[in-house]
Amino acid sequence: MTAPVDLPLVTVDALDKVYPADRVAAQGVRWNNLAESFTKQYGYKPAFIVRAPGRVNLIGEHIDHALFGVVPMAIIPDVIIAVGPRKDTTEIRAANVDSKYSSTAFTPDYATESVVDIDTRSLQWHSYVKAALLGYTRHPHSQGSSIGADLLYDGTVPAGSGLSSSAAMVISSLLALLVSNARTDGLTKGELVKMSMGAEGNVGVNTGGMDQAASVISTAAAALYVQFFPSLEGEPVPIPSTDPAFSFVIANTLVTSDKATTAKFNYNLRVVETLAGAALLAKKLGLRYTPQDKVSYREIVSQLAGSEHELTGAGVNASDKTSGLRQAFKKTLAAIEEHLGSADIREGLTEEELTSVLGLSKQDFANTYLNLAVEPIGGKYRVYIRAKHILEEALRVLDFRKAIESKAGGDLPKLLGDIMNASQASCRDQFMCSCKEIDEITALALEHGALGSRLTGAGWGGSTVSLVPAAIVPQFIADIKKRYSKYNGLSDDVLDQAIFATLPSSGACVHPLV
Ligand code: NG1
Ligand code: MG
Repeated sequence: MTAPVDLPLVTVDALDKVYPADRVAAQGVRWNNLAESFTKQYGYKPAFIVRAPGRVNLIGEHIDHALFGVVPMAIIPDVIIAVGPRKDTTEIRAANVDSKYSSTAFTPDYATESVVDIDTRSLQWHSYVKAALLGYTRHPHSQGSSIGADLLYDGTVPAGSGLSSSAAMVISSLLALLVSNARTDGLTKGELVKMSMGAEGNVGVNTGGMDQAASVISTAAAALYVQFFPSLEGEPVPIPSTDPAFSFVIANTLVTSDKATTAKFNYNLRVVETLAGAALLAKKLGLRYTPQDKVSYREIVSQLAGSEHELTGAGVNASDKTSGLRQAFKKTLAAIEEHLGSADIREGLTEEELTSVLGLSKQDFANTYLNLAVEPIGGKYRVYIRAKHILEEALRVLDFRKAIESKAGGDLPKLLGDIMNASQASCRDQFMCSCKEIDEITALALEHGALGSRLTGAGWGGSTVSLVPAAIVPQFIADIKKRYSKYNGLSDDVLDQAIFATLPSSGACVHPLV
């Protein structure tokens, strides 16, 4: 069987390959409307429509950077683009059916290194179109330039909600360019994931890869196990639809965590605490390592498992499915307890203390770890509790998969729910990426019948995901709408976008219009 990452991009002729059966009719109307609006806007019919979905992460938070596997799921909300390739020009015109997003047109300058201007300090919706164009032209597949194209966007992934609207924008835009330029031959899904990770880097985000993999590789009716080490792999994790039936309900806190302004004391700081902690552990364990090189906790696990490879190298046969892996995770956790949990390190290290134990000069530390500015909370890098979260969360991912594979029947929802609750507690207390609104929704969710509830995505705002028995989903949603403080007084339309049950949908695709 071909691995999902090695499969070619998907071309679909009918929407029942894309959405669950009960959504096909409504989505058909939406897709037709988009094609008609394109014709009105640009004066000719579009040649094809591309789609890329948002994602919800079910388990495995803030561990993709440490190269541990995660289990996200593509969701029904998505970005679709009607596309008209134009051989007569290199101009790109991009419009959005939502009038709050103004139209744009730009002509890339392929003679310059920058090609297009992207203002990363003030991101607009079309910054993602440009980021994709840049990612496309810099990829060997593109031969360095693109023909012109007219694009009309329709997005239903709420922006800034932790459901990866950015990945959906970038991937759909990349697909539009790849198909316009007839460059999809021989292109695999894995290649598109890497291309879109690179492209999202163009808007100044140091992305971990989970969002892009979920949006591209997901298959209908299944979540996706994404492995990053030693190489990118995707494996469907089927979610039982009946017996016992349960749903994942997404509830947006309506708090947006603006990475551009907060990353220095949350997202980017956690990445530094993770990398510095791993370097310190590798050093204490006497593993092959040079402090100027970054090392991930996943690589340390492999070293402790006795694999023969360089710390920063790949190619080791250490698939996340091997039973020895669980043992190696536990061994690493014990090592974290011993070496990072000691009295002198446990509560955190100042930069002076950290550089001194790492044996690095202040300058070398800055060069290796501080390419993005950070502000440690209370002046201390909390390497111990971050490390504990990461290893325990990585173990929970194994447990989550095992529960689904074990066909636990009636016990499955409770098993999965418990794992999700433990993840939320660790995100809140150890990784410290929850916030009071997430705590409020997850507590309300459990009170109203959810078996598990946690933040999804980076946290500090954004969305929550709750596992809810299918029979009570409508009542559950009604209850949370009534009780969550920030939903007070909002219109039905806004509320329906903020809280909804979602089923797995399939990954990115192309739909030719003949
Ligand atoms: P969000 O902020 O939800 O897009 C981020 C990262 C992921 C992953 C999660 C935490 C980006 C684009 N995405 O997700 O790679 O690290 O946080 O699990 O930074
Ligand atoms: Mg994002």
